[in-house]
Amino acid sequence: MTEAFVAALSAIVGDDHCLTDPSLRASYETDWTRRFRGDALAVVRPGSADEVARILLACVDAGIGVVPQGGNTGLVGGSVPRGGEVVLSLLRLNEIGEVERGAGEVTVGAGATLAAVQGAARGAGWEVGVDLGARDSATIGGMVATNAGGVNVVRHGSMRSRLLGFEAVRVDGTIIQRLPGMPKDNTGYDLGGLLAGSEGTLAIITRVRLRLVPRLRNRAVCVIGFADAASAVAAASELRRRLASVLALELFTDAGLDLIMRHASLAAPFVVRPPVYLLIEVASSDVDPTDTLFAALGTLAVDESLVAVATDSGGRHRLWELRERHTEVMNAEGVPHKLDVSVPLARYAELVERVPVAVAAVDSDARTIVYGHVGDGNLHVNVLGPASEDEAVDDAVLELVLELGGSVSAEHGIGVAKVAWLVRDRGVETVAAMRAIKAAWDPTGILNPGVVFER
Ligand code: FAD
Ligand code: 2HG
Ligand code: ZN
Repeated sequence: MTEAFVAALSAIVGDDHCLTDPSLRASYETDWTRRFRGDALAVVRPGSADEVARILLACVDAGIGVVPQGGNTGLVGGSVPRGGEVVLSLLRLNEIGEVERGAGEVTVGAGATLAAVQGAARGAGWEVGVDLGARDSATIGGMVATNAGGVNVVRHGSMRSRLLGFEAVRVDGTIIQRLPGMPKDNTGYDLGGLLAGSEGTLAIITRVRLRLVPRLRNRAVCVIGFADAASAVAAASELRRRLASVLALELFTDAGLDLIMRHASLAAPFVVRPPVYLLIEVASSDVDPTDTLFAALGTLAVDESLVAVATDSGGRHRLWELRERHTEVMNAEGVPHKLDVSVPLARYAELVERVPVAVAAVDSDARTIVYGHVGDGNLHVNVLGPASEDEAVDDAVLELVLELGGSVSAEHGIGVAKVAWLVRDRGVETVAAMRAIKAAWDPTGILNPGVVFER
């Protein structure tokens, strides 16, 4: 039966795009952090929505699970097999349509990388409006499927806010489409909005229409040091209130900076090493935002020796590296436990202070490093030390987050990493409503089994 099933998949996509050899499958079977992996029955790489439809029909018929995969940069284990599924790689659907200059819109294949779409948008005087460190590999389809956030949510919102239209394939082989999209479109249910954040459990996204944002050519980046998280959060809040030009508001700590300096060979921004750092980027399409940034900084009680500003592109990039390279250096240190959480801003500083204590209470040898998008109340808690399968520290962190009235997943999704926490966070009734949607869209449960919901 397996041989006949694989032969049927090969007949749909061609032998070159149906991978069964373990060495060819390997890179599709392990996630970016190396914490999650599983063997795939096969990896298939369709070249069209029509091929996706035929693959789904074959999998439903055989009762085989399907794991959709874009750039495989997801951090919650949702993009790799648990064991025995077909990995459906969307990377070949990478066409980028012409950017409509007047409307500031573009339709792209699900497999187009963020960096490629950013390049096309910029060439036409626009920006995607969503940016994240995995831009060279993360795909637009994967970003919609996870409702990716990133560093510009404070200004432009997350991926769902940029979504104007979509094409998706359902498990019954039908292709549903709303392209081209329109900014105002209240004709029935917002199915694109539903697919955003569905993590491959409802349908396969094959094309996306994006609403672009104006290109912001005038920029400045500033890193400020603080004595504690509470003062950094208060400053972030004040800067956001005063400056319409805020594009990013990020936080990191000296423990993370230490790893950056060691693994990425970068220099600290100041001679003195304060415990907490705030990075702010301001940007404008028409005026230089630097003067208003300085004026706003003047109203804060910040120590001038703990302020670094860059307006040229090289200097801005160097300051950004101090924040953006955290994910990479965590991986260089080990296999991290990643807890991507958010709390109401009023509890953010408390979370930063209490989370290492909560981790130490269950594992005194574990190292806790935090960083995140403070402008969105989103903190990335990375814990190094405990074995991958030991979830005691994960539980301790998520318990604290719920106590503080937060969310167990801010921007990365539930994946397989947090399935046990969905009901705790959202409640039985809400999860039942979600399961009703899942049952209607995927009655036999072949789409990403074990992701979002406990089996
Ligand atoms: P994958 O990892 O391949 O898949 C992610 C999920 O989407 C899986 O559940 C998969 O089954 C599903 N999926 C993928 N494609 C489709 C499709 N076409 N149709 C249906 N389902 C699909 N995330 C943020 O939100 N903000 C950040 O700032 C951020 N920074 C990152 C920095 C680094 C260095 C890394 C490694 C990751 C970062 N991430 C961030 C996480 C990751 O990049 C995002 O989750 C991204 O959206 C995943 O895109 P992908 O194409 O790699 O998807
Ligand atoms: C980031 O903001 C990403 O850098 C990755 O969302 C977070 O490494 C992480 O935990
Ligand atoms: Zn993030």
